[in-house]
Amino acid sequence: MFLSRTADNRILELFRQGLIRGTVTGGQGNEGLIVPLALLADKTVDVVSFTHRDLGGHLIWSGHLCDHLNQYCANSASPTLAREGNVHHGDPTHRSLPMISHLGAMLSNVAGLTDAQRRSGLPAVGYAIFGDGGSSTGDIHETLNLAAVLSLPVVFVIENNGYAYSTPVAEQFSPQIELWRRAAGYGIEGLSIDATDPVVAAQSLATVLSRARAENRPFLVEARVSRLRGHAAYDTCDYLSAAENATIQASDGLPRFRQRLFDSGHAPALSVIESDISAWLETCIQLSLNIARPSPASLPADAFAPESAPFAWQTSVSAPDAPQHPAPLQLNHAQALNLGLAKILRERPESLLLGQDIGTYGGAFKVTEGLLAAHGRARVFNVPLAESACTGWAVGMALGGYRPIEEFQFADFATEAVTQLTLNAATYYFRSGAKVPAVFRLPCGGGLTFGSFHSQELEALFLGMPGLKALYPSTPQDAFDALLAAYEDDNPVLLFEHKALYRRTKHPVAWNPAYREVWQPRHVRPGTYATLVTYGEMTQLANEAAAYFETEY
Ligand SMILES: Cc1ncc(C[n+]2csc(CCOP(=O)(O)OP(=O)(O)O)c2C)c(N)n1
Ligand SMILES: [Mg+2]
Repeated sequence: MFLSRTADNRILELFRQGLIRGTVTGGQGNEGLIVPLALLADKTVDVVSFTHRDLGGHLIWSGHLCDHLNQYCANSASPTLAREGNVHHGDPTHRSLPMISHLGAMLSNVAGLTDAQRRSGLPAVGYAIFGDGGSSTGDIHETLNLAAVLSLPVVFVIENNGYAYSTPVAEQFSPQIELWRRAAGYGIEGLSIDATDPVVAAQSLATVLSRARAENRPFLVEARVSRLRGHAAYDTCDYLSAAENATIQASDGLPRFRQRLFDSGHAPALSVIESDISAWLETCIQLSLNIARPSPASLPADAFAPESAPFAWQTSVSAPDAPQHPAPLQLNHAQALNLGLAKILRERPESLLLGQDIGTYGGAFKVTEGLLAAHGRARVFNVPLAESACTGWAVGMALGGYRPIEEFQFADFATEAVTQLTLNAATYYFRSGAKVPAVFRLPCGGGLTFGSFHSQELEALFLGMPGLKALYPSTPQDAFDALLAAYEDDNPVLLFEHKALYRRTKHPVAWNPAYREVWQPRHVRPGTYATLVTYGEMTQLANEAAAYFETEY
């Protein structure tokens, strides 16, 4: 706690001296919570995403003090290669997920990676941490509900420091209810702890952590902490009265804890430890300040994870023991996708399918029909109407070695998951080197009398954001190939599926060794007078138009 406090204070000084850029959000007053929590965690299996107040947690979870200082100094040795602001870093290799700016977004990633750890047979617990302000986001509610439905051992920890930037809790949520009591609304247990006393915090957390680990279910903990230095370096706190500020400063648990150690005869040890830590911190600061800024040369290439080797697919579309079909199969678009999903589930144990109504019902467009019966509920399952948390959960699973395929009921519901798709999944590799291999299936396109909803073509919206790939097949064979190509890609891939194509006509579908060619444009028909460049359903229409003109003129 002393190291965390001293480091936060020094970081603030370095910022004021112009040696650290951007801003800094200190954790002074948060140590009594985050240090015991990080000490109690089983860092060989557990999962966490620290917040902007949690330097103390980072210092304990993994890495050298210099790694963390390098991040603040934005030098070439920083964990994010200086691509992310101050404390927006983590250590995905050790299951510490780097926070994104958007509060609430990381919780579902923690839930997903915790689930992945559990599915891999590891006794993991996840720590999903957020503030009193973050408690108002929709993601918090979606993820608490999802964790309760899936019975995931995630400890949700609210760092209640009384303020979100300048906004006091009375303007954040109803004073009629304490935050921890919301647990009842999700059918989980909640409790409140006074984390200005690290001993009380450690004792309460120890019980909660071991119960979550043993009972395999979520808990909600509201921890009262202090925010001693305002929101960030530039915050003058002029919205606080002198009396309020005095109360906040008096709530600092660290001097009280130190006094307890002092009174119980540890004074000599304290002074040695404190001077050792201070000297070590200064040495590390000098090292970090002297490391050069990184070269920007690798920025564009690192927007995407590199191309991966193809999977060793069986060279057939169906299972070897399936009844012999006339070759090649004649399938519509939806059937080709169903065949592709069945092949993936059969041949790739790390695959799983999630989406609304995709289980027994087979999906709104029946694309997943029969897959639950064949592969079981652990791998093909319905999810609540919570696109953001479910997408974030899929991201966490992808970080944990699984390859989720998520069906959105209609493409426009992906707007509910824009943060997860465009700012989180799409940027993971760029900012942390962690790959997010996941496929997001988007039934879209008009022609079915819908207006503002369900017909939108959202590829322009999504592809304006770096880090996302997309495929928009126009034939059943393309759809089958696209699914395989998207699946084995190490980046998040959007798969657009035009609804009007699902059942329009049947075409031959066979194993195509060149399935990766769907990433490239295809020359559909030669001609002399006009060039049409298009994709998806419009390819069919363009082809029909070209055929018409060919015979008409
Ligand atoms: C979704 C979202 N909206 C706005 C912000 C801008 N913002 C950054 S920190 C912050 C206050 C957060 O308060 P709280 O959750 O209580 O955490 P604290 O800073 O008090 O630890 C705000 C509004 C954000 N990061 N995310
Ligand atoms: Mg707060």
